[in-house]
Amino acid sequence: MLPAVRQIGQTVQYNDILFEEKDGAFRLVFNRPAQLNSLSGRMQEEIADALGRVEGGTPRVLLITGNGRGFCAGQDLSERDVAKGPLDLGRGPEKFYNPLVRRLATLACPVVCAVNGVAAGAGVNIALGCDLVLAKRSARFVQAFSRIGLVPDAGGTWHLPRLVGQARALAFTLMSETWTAEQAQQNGLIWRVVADEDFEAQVEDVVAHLAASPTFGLASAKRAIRRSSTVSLDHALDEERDLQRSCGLTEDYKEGVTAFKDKRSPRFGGN
Ligand code: T3D
Repeated sequence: MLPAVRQIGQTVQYNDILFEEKDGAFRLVFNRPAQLNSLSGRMQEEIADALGRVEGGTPRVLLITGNGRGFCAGQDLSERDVAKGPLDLGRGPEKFYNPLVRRLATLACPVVCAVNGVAAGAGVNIALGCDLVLAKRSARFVQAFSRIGLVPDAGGTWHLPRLVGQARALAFTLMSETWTAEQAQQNGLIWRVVADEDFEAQVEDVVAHLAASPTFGLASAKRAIRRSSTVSLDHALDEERDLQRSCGLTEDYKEGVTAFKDKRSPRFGGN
């Protein structure tokens, strides 16, 4: 049962997440800092609800980050009472993790993940499901699943080898190696590492840049690139043609070319 949600202007009040929108820039902040933002059942319901609000709006960018010293420590293990008998662990992926990863991958705007601290288990893999991942230099990444006898979920087995290659993906997973933010970036797991003291400012710069960008063009590029590893070159070329045709019909394309010719900065409306 989803907790009552109070709408305050552009902010929605939840219990385990913070959520707000300003001028098309949506922010979803995991907010159980004492538990390193591990994902309780209530938090999962709130994230799913908040994503529905993003999808139902006119998003230009979505930022996902965490409050406190952790980004997200994966599933809230305190909710797993293993003494009571076998649990159905297919339920979490079925009800929450899989829909979440699919929704992030198909959201019609860029999804930025700001990894502010330790990311473990599904917390890592949710980050990998986002489009641009920045991490604080002090952040670290650990799959952690093998420490409790589980398989990476939340898209981990799909994203990991594509990002870092099979050899590193297997070592990271089977050995439960902990990677620093630097290692994660060097291995191709994430985009950018930022000094702790500059982190918030750089994240804001990226969000502001994307919120002022031609959203349909970015969403089209995201769609084509995300699908590329599962389609043939022929298919990709056809899709580029179709997407380009659609992009060419947008106001933002007209504005981009006009601004170029006028030698001024474009003012993209996101349509
Ligand atoms: O169940 C299903 O539905 C299947 C789906 C699974 C998806 C998954 O994500 S499975 C993987 C679950 N996550 C983990 O196994 C990670 C567990 N956590 C850790 O290994 C460590 O906490 C970290 C490496 C993330 C951080 O270590 P450290 O030393 O910096 O912090 P800490 O002291 O271990 O944790 C701080 C607090 O957060 C602590 O609480 P306390 O003792 O101060 O009251 C700790 O219990 C709590 N915490 C950390 N991770 C979780 C958690 N509480 C509940 N669930 C957690 N996952």
